Amino acid sequence: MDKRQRRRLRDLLAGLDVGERNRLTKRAAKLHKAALRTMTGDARRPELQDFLLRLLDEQEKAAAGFAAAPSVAAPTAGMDGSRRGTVVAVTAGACVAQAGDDALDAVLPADLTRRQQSGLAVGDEVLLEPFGEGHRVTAVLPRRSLLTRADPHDARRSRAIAANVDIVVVVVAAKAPPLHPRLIDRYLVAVERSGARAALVVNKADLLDDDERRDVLALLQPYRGLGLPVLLCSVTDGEGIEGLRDVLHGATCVFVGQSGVGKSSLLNALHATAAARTGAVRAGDGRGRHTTSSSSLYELPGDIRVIDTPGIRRFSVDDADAVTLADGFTEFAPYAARCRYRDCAHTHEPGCAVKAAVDDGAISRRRYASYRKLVDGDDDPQQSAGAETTV
Ligand SMILES: Nc1nc2c(ncn2[C@@H]2O[C@H](COP(=O)(O)OP(=O)(O)OP(=O)(O)O)[C@@H](O)[C@H]2O)c(=O)[nH]1
Ligand SMILES: [Mg+2]
Ligand SMILES: [Zn+2]
Repeated sequence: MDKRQRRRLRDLLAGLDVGERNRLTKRAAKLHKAALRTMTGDARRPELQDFLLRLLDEQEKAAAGFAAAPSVAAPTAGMDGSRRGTVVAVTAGACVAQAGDDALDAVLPADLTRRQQSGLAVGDEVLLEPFGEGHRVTAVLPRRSLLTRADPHDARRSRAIAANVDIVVVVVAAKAPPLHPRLIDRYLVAVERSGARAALVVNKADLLDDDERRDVLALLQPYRGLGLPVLLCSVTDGEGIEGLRDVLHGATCVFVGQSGVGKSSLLNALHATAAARTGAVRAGDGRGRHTTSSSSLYELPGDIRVIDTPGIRRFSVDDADAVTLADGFTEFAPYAARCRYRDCAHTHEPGCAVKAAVDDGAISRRRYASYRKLVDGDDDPQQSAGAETTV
């Protein structure tokens, strides 16, 4: 960041009240961390200030009547034939980018191909230049959000799931495959640090009898308390689909969750023309068949953009130290501020206000247990969910 940008940042920050400044700083810190996590090689490491200035710029533009950050780029063709586009699909060493009405096939430069699982995701905004018969990606533009997970082969590395989404829709099935609240908790940790908002969809509500429905609603109670949209849906009988459409209106979102929970079916239910492939859950083990094999971005009527992703067999959060994990349990925050130690991990420390809130019933005991499992590193989903439903 140069001198002029620093001065501008200082001026813009000076115009905010303390609450607003803290809120922005927190968002910028999340984006900064996400960017650092997925960086490799020796590209310039961005500073927190870069993200702060970007958020402030977006705010200013929004206030001036522009779209805050158009997720589908305007068809800006430069004099030299260069374009800007939104990545709608990624394959090995290449991607498809939507630039206005054109879906452009583009190859990736060698350095990006080498680290493409962390360096490029559907939803990314890219710059393209003509190359051979098609195009080549020349730059991946700064992101306003990035959802990541731990690389299943190397937990110290991150993989990018989707970029620039406003809402991460965590999709689980009420039944078949069975509902695992701890999986929801792991997803919510990842959403919290992504810079996007969360919504929770419990699909296949049609499979529940009255008693089971009551149990599921009780299980969902702590999530309603977190202030995120929680929807009971059924593609089969249409329950909750209109509510989902309302939540997603005007947003770019990504559907994540185990194979077979109905992500592609929900997408199709939102609009029949989306026509994503769906597949039956195997009768024997209740597991999905991994019908969707790669992520794609769909434009739906009603100003909704959805990234459909393949079901993930094992979803693990990356960068799992206690302090960042606790951030993912947003109901802890008001109590955490009152813990005796500032860096309290809410595990064995004396004077822990979070543990006291659990004992008082103000924080869900089940959610706290889920946090402890994550912190203690014994949240191996293969054990916790049973070998048949590894997630
Ligand atoms: N009973 C019932 N079945 C559903 C519902 N939604 C989806 N299904 C069925 O569940 C199966 C899996 O649905 P998909 O939409 O392919 O699931 P997915 O989450 O996209 O799975 P992957 O692409 O493998 O990640 C299909 O047989 C669907 O017909 C629902 O609301 N109720
Ligand atoms: Mg699918
Ligand atoms: Zn504490």
